[in-house]
Amino acid sequence: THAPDSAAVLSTKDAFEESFVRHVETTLARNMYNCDSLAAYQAASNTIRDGLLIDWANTQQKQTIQDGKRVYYLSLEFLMGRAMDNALINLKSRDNTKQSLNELGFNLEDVIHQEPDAALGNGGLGRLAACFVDSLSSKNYSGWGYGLNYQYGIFKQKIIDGYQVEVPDYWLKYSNPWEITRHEIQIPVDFYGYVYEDHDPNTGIAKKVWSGGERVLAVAVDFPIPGYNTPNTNNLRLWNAKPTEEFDFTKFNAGDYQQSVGAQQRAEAITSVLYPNDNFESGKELRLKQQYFWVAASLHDIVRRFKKQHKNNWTKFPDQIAIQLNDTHPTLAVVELQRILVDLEGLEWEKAWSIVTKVFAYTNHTVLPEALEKWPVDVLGRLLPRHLEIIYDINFFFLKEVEKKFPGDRDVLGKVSIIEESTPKQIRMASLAIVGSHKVNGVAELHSELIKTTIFKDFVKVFGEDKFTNVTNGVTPRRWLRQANPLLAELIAEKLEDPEYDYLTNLGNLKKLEKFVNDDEFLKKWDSIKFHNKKRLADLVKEETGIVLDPTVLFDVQVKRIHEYKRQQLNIFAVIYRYLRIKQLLAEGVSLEEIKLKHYIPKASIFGGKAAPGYYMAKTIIHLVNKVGDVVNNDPAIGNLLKVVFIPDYNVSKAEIITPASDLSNHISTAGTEASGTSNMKFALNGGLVIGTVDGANVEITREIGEENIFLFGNLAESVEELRHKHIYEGVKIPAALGEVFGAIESGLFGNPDEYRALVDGIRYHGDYYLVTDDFDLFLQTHVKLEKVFGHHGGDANDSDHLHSWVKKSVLSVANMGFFSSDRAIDEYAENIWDIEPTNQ
Ligand code: 26M
Repeated sequence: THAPDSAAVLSTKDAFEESFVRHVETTLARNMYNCDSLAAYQAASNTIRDGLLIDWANTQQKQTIQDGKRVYYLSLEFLMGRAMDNALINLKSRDNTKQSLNELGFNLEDVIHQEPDAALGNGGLGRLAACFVDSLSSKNYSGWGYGLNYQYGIFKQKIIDGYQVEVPDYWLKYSNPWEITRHEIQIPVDFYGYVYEDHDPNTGIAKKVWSGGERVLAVAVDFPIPGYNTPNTNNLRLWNAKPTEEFDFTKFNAGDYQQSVGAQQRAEAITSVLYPNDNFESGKELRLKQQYFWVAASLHDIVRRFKKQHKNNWTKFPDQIAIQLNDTHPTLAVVELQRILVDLEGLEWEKAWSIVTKVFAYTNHTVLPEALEKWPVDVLGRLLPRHLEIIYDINFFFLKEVEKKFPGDRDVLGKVSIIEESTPKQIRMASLAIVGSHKVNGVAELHSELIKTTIFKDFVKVFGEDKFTNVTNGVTPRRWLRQANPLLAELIAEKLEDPEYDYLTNLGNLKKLEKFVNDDEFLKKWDSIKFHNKKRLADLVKEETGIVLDPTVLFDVQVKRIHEYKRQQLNIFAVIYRYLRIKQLLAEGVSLEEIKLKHYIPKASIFGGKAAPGYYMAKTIIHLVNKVGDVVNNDPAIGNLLKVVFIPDYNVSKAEIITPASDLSNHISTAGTEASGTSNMKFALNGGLVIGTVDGANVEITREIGEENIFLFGNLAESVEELRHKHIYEGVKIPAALGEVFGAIESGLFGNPDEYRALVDGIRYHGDYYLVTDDFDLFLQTHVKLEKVFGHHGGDANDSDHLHSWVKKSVLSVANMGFFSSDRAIDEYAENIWDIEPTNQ
């Protein structure tokens, strides 16, 4: 017999409508006459959820029977965005749902917009994890995600008087139809307490016991992850912290009932809020508590599942299980597994350690020193006394091996030691992750090379080159092409003669677009889709900011977390320069029309992104962008020649509107600082051209699409150190154009110049660490060049110059972006790191 699948509820209108009405009446306890868009969203998503759960159950059963190796992806962040449209696309039920909803009197787009984003991540790292679970399912792997179910996701950003204001994101206001709480899966997690030595009554062997302290329960909450065009549906398991029923009786008996209950309630604080830092380490104890809570619950869950199948056949453990550490955040998992095997399961240290290092692999996402995690020894020792002992033992045995290899080399020992002998002493989490893993990877070629020669160079000496590898990031084309850009996805399907959109899991097929690159009708269609997407973005901008954009101008976009190394300041300074030049030309009596023809093409500079709440410099940049916008946009002399927009609260759903609408996007980090970038891939996949530095994945994008189809500029990574030195020893030279910009800022053109003092002085007097002065003129020159290529498009679809220059590059980019599918990245992890193969469907 054939097991039923999601199609049973989702593939016919009758089935969908019947289920929808039933959910309105039972799940929601409402009726069809009192059903608004929100209720429709809830009823529709419950219907889709029913379908997902059938696939989910079948998948878990199939995977258990096949009993193959499974990968667990441990990430403190999963930046999933909305689930509904994605589920409909992956289950190929979008058309049926749209029609069914129509018949019931609803519009699918309106219904989709009712869903709040699942924003359980900061930026690149969290969104990568979301793309990876999509690919794990779509490529039929057995792979689970493990993370935390924060009650508050990344804050919502409001812009008030040009300043960022953070508002809590209480995303679970209404019940969340995509999550299934497994009330029966409760795992106790302990903190604090003390360690004592005990003796095994039978063997007399000494062993360590960790006892006492505080106990919290981890309750599992599951999110089914559907694959594209396959019933394979993996699981994303996020933990909720709950109080135990146990009760502090000493306090209770002392009459302090309130305090006793209060202490219990604080358990929930552990999964209350996502830390809003991106590429910055905060060092708060609650953060360490989150990490251990999550790691302990996940490992006990994994071990429990293993023992159910394989008892205590521990040598099989690494054949059954691979665990990927997404950055150093889950590194305590290494220590926890060693503790489970040695203290709880009674394995010998050596045997346990050889299992541990076969299981784990670690991905590094940054070279920035301020982002590298370190925990003070006393903080960790108080919270996790037994783990601290184990870390010292791991370090002791490791350093003994190093000593053997480099006899008498104190220098190397100090550099690779897991303990930093500073005051206070600190535990280097990256060192622990490297020592505890069999593979370490960076996220783009340049980055993977850089970590081998900088932050991890001493470990390369100890372990050899082979332990260090590269897996270039990727993005899922289901969400970032089909979902975000349905018209382009449709045109591509038509041109590839692929009515089932199979290219979405075989992205290399895009290459076939190349043969249409001289077909004018095709180019016009391509361009008109971009124009449509730009109008869609203009509507969003109007709604969010009141600013009216002319969709015929060049849309020049930079959206990503605000960080000095990403250099939004370089971009806004160049915008200010452009404004000053236009004003000057006007003052000299040159007309707007003439300026457009001879100097500048009309453009809109579009910014978006959040600053970490404590990051003053990033907030200053946001303020400057907004104030420049106020001045430029309200200057009647400028017309449509220049607009400056800051879109508030950049998030996944807004990215789905913004990404397909860019003509040009900025990926202009100081060379050597951006590990990969993933939005660069999304923009290029949607036919936007890229202006970028020779950094991160820009390098490989250039190799794939050809250097004539990208606008690269700036100093190279290998020059950065020397330039920084020069700034310090010879002083920073401000190029004339940038000097004019600073002059304008200091004249008060954008409000009180003191507001921007730190930003300007950081460049002028404090060494210009991010090399704005070195790259400024190159950035301006590259703009002159690219604007010639864009031409005076003016929205005229018959502008053949524009078509044969810019639009052609756009097509050639997309045609060669196949490599950047997260499916390819996941295949590389599977083959080179996890040693797993797809399951049979
Ligand atoms: C640290 C401490 C406390 C709270 C949060 C953090 C933290 C959170 C996120 C630290 C780092 C975090 O992310 C780093 C990150 O997002 N790196 C980016 O990873 C992407 C995926 O690999 C790359 O594309 C980006 O280049 C890289 O910056």
